[in-house]
Amino acid sequence: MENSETLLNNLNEDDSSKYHKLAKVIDFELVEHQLKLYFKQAQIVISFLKTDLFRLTMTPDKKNFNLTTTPAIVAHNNKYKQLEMVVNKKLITIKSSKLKLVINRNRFSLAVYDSENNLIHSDYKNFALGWQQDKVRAWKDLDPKSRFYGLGEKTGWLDKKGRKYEMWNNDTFLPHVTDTDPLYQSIPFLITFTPEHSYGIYFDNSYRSFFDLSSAGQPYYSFWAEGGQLDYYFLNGPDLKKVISSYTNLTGTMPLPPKWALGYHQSRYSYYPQSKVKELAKEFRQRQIPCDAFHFDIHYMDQYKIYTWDQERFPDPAAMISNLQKQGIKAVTIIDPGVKQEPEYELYKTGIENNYFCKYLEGKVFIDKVWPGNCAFPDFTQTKVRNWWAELQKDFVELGVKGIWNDMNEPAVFNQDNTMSEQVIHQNDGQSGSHKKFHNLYALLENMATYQGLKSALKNERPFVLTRAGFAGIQRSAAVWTGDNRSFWEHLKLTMPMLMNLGMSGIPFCGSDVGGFTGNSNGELLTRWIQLGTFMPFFRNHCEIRAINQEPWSFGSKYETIIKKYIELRYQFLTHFYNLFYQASKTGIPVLRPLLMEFTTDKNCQNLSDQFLIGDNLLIAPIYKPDTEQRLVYLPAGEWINYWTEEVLPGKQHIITEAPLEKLPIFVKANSLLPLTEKFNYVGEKKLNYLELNLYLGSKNKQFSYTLYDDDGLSFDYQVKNAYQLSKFSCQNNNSKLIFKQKKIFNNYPQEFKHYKLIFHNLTKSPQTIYINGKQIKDYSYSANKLEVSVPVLINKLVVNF
Ligand code: NBV
Repeated sequence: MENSETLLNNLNEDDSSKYHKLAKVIDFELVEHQLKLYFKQAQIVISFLKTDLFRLTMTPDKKNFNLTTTPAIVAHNNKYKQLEMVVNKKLITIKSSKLKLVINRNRFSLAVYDSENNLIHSDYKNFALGWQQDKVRAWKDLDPKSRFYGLGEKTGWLDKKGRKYEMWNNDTFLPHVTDTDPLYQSIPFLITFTPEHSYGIYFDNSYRSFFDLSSAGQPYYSFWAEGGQLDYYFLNGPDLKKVISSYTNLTGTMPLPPKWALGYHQSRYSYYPQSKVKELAKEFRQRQIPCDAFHFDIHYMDQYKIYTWDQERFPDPAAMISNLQKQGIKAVTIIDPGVKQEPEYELYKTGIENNYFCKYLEGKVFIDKVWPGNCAFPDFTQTKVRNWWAELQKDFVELGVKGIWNDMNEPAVFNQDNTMSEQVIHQNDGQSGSHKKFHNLYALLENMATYQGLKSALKNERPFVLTRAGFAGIQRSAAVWTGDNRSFWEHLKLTMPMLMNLGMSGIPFCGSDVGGFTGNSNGELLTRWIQLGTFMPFFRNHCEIRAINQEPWSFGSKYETIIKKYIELRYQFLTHFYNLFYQASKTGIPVLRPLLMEFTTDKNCQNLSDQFLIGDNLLIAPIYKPDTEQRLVYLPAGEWINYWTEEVLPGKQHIITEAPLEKLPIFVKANSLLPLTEKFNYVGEKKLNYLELNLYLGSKNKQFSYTLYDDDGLSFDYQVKNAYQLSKFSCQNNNSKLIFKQKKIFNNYPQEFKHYKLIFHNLTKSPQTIYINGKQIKDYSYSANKLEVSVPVLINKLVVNF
């Protein structure tokens, strides 16, 4: 009784009962890949794009029905036409080879079954789909066993259940506590997971929207938007990886970044003047701490005017950048969207003359304050504005700039709304709409322009773009960092579930400000954050204007030594990272993953928020508390090898592992391979002599393999000239014989390495004879269960007899 009363109160509180619900289906027709359903006022079209992917579009007023999409979607022209339809008095059933949709005709509701007739998704019958004035909303049954992932950049645990989330890009400077919401990104993509069946719902609506994942214990979950149509895509699994790759197929995958962008980035708000930047580079190189990029924050500009340089602080940016470049350091410059309102300022003049800025309905340019004072804001919904913006990259590229960092692009404005007025109208190439509709798309469109502009200006080099705000599909143009965190241990911890969910939301290239942005960091915190950063896809140390220095050496040699070791380790892992980035660019499967992605049936992994995997075989368990020298680690099924001690540990257990300050707990899955290189100071510093292929054997013999991708790491030749290579290494081991093989799958790029160093870990017997390509060799070393053999890169086969 009490329960149902509480429930009723909650329902009233969340307004559900005030919605108009869909009633009887008055008419319907199946046309090619689309089932069209007509109601008294409303209309629904269910379009099958693929056998396991459909789009449902509901419009309260059928006169306004349309099938346009937001710019998040790139693959919308697919049509799956082999649908079967069965109709009776009560139900309309349509079937593809993978899904069966059952629709209640008398009072609309939808149920989705898999090909084995298991119910996998259903509308919450009391409401199903509905609308209230401009709001459109869906209610779905909640399977108590299910977990929720995705939703992009959200605070909280890995599993998103039990909270309500808002999608409205917001510059959130106040500390990001457990329930701070919304932040900078809006990715309305939700994964519903059960070990048996996962599916995704991508809500393609750019208005302010909400996801209530049973925040008050309701038996349903629900999502709604403050305008537009109820337009969502149902992406069937059944497995989690399938859902993610389907989503990135729909919204695009991350393009392969230049290899240097995977290195270490150094930033602060702000490094100036020019002489200081020079000093900084000298420090890095003298101390031999690897670094690939410096970020230039707003003080490089003349009075915060974008695409200008402060002549006093930076009298010769081209010379400075070229000097950095010679030392292997690439320049990344910050850009804000606000254009200073100053009649003589070229950018402002051009914007005004050409109608490039956002305006109110009556034609007045929207002006409000950001760093430069009063600013106008480019209307990125117009193609001509994006082209103009793209062109602007040219001058900076000519100066030597290799990457653009798009900040304040929610857009952040210093007023009560924290953003542009909702009264502003965006032109959108003739399909105009208010800021309510385009707010969440502002950064996506800006980044698309930046990426295109950089791509054409850099000729054949791959651009690097970093963004704070974004919408679904942002991965096509930019890497994402999680904005203004603080130098709090809590924020180090928060990084893990955030990055795991960003990865599951199609954004593999992401990271948080290492060391913390606001407030003062300290040696221990920075060291632990660097350890985590070593395994974050995007690895940048950044802090705010008032914070004390947090460069790797800022807290004394005790910390510097450890920090250096970890940044070096990042570079030793770079070949592996690049490989995982390549895979992510093809399949959408993230580089940094929750354990549950590989161990889907293990309950212990479903909300495991403080450990993660890199690829499928490297388990990272960061330390996120001060004065901590041990931590609990969960090892899932299989065997795990402690990276530092080589101790072999059986899986499916919790262990306490030693983690003194110099140690980040890392475990490698047995029966897997890890390619590592020697250390180096920046990408392209030198030809790497050899590649270490670390083969971690398990006590149970198993065959395993690893496919390594390689190209020049910089140009588009891998696309236009197929200049890359793919080598498959495989290993088979039984008690008396071990066979390692290499197969060149694609060989159109010269191998950088002269030889491979094969390192077999965890051997139980000493080798008797070793053959390379049929010829016996004597030159190898064996000790402490480890066998090392140097082999030519053209090796086909190595046999070890015991
Ligand atoms: O440009 C200054 C900062 C930048 O350092 C930071 O990374 C951004 O998130 N920016 C925000 C604007 C002002 C922050 C107080």
